[in-house]
Amino acid sequence: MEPFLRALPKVELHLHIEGSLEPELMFALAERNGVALPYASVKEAKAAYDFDDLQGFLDLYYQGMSVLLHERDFFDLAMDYFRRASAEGVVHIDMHFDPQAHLQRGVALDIVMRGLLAAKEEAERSLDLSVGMIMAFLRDRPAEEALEVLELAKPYWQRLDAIGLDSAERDHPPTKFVALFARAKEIGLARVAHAGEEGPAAYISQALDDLDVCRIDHGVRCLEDEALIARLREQQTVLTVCPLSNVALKVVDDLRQHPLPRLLDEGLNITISSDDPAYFGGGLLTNHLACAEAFGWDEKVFEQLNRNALAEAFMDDARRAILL
Ligand code: ES4
Ligand code: ZN
Repeated sequence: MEPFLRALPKVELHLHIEGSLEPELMFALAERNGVALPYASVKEAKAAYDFDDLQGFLDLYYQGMSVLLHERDFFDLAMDYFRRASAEGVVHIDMHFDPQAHLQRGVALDIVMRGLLAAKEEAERSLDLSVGMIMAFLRDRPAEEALEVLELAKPYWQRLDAIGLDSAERDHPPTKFVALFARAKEIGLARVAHAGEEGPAAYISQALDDLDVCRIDHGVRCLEDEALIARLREQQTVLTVCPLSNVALKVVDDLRQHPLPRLLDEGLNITISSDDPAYFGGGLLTNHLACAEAFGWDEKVFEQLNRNALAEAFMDDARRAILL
């Protein structure tokens, strides 16, 4: 199975580029930029990646990105992941990034955008890896701030594929961001949102009804609502499910208990992704291998999951046709 999964052209729809920051690069950038880290070594950092829940992870995720200060840091961050992903057979990545997390630290939007866009261009040129850009907004920050940042990003609207909604889900319902998503729609941007990871199934319905999203990131808790399952099946809304993330953040006890097989049995449009590969135990290939072992899926299942992802990826149709 390993040779097959490695060779399979894979498409990743749910990846936070800041969550691809490996401790090795974190230490290198800390040294380059004179930033102090709360860990004495790479080993100590890895040992700290033992989470009780989403918030426990987010605390370290926001801490880790403190080493990202200059345009070159964002370029190196993204290229480091793109090279690894390409080497394991990934052909397209829709990349979330979190401008507010950088603005809050005094890092200008231009620095983030220039670094990430340069990496996208380099990956498309030298790795034959296409990259979609999802500007994500932090749901645990004020809705007004999100709107301001979207307007600040006006020079880059043309280069964005979508907006997303991430960070701490509980008590931050999609309805909080109705105005933001309406504005993104007006601008002509696609919309995606994390929902039903730690939050209830009702947040998935809200994201569909009130934010008009084309995809749900995670969405595993849809299984708590029969009517919602039927709706997701009828609409064939893509769910970007992240198996190793759900284990690491204790959304499920272990991978064998993961609802992925049930989601597939329900006839839903499922894809798999790595979410934050540096923190959750591996990239897209590792997620594929773990699913093969836990669920005993055959080649056909993995081909289908990647066809599902390819059909919905933020990619031009000429390239989609080539990859089909
Ligand atoms: C995230 Cl796993 C997850 N959930 C919500 N927001 C996030 N940001 C980065 N990773
Ligand atoms: Zn995510």
